Amino acid sequence: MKRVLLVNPFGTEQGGFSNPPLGLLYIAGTLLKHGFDVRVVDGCLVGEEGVETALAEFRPELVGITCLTPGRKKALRVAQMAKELDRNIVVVMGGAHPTIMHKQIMEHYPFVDFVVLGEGEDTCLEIAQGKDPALINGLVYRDGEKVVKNPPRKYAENLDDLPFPAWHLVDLKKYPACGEGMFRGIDLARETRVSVVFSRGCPGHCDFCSTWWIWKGWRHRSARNMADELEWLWRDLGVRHFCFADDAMTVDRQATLELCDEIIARKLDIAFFATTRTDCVDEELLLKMKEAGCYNISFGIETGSARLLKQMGKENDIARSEEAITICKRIGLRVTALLIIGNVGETEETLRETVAFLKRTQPDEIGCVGGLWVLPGTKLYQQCRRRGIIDDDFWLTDEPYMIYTQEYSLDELARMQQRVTNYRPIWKKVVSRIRKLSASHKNRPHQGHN
Ligand code: B12
Repeated sequence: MKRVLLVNPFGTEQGGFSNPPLGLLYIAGTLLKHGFDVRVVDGCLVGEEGVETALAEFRPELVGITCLTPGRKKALRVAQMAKELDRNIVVVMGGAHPTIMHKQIMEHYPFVDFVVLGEGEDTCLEIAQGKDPALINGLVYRDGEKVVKNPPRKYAENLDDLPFPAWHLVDLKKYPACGEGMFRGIDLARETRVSVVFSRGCPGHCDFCSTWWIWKGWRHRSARNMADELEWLWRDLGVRHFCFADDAMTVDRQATLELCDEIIARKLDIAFFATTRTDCVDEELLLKMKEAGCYNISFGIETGSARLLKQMGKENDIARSEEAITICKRIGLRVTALLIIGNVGETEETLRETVAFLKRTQPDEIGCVGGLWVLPGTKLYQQCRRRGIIDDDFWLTDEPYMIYTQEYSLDELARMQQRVTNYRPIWKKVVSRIRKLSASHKNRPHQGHN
């Protein structure tokens, strides 16, 4: 039986998040089903030394590494460590960064044997089974000095056919909790939040995002299949706190309603966080989600400027976003507004529009990653490349990512961000803090924790 070690590298250069590595657990599920001896090691939990120990002790024949752009250097370090330990180990990389920058990785890092493009379950399985690389779709490999990119793989037609992520391979209790307050007796600040996905991809084509490139369209699982996974996690592994890590969970309204009905009918007393688009919700759906355990919904609002929204290719309109947030507030569902501050063409006027939008709608929380990130695989990246702002060699450096700062300095960007995150008058912040505290002490069932 072939030994496979799947590695989540040790966080990003910024320090790193630590959520169970969902993509790797999916790959593990498929490999286990086909009889491989699989381990998953999460560098976010055990650090570089822990990964080194896992390599040395388990002595894998194949090492699979997941990689996003900001953490690519750490991922490459794992690849190098594996080859230095034993040059016969087959080193495979997958995830957003190698899917897009496969050529550069294969040309510059000889210790990587294969890059898997996009959805990885079947491609990784075929590599592990020792199939001739020339016959594996969705694979990039070396033929002598030449880098060969095979035709793309057709993604799973039915996501229900995929084995569940191999949750039992990680110790979920070791992951830090993420949340605040109580919801249905669940202490969100203490219970590990486990990410699951109901769908893959996104119907949108926003210029700052690479999801459309990686996942090509949007597919969802059946409600029953999703609920089976939740029930397994809830019943056997004691998980009660979930995050739907989908880009846009509610694209199929009917399927989302069915999922909520399954959760309610099975009496799963869970709390979940969801992310979606404001044009994919309505009051009936949001009420049903709340009844099923949704305590927070996160919307990609991006900006309060209609001009900027149009420019970034986001089909939402401001009125729709305003309506969606208003409904959430009315029914007591906590809202996070995800924003991008420092867009291409951001001006004093557009910033004012964003602040005005926030003042009107009063989301409970704002999520900004700090400026507009120029990541490969996005239309924004192509545009910046054409303008000479960035080229592919940037990804050979140690810089984790590039922030777009053509029209303002980093200091100005920080000030803009400050203005937006401080949109609430101070007294409102104090009131909201008090409400949060009282909600967490009273432990009221079926209510958001805000
Ligand atoms: C949920 C999510 C998060 C969650 C993670 C939760 C979790 N449990 O993992 C949080 C909020 C923590 C997060 C953080 C960040 N994220 Co994020 N995130 C996502 C999101 C929406 C879904 C990821 C997911 O779980 N997908 C489901 C699983 C099944 O897919 P997957 O992990 O991609 O794995 C599949 C394939 O990629 C492949 N694969 C992956 N790894 C491997 C390894 C091997 C060996 C093989 C063979 C195959 C393979 O096979 C898997 C199964 O098919 C994606 C968008 C998207 N739809 O991909 C963005 C996305 C991955 N994130 C992105 C970014 C930029 C970030 C951050 C850098 C943002 C920030 N400001 O800090 C951080 C970085 C975190 C880190 N550790 O490096 C970008 C990455 C772009 C890039 N070029 O790298 C994406 C694509 C969104 C975008 N804007 O374009 N993220």
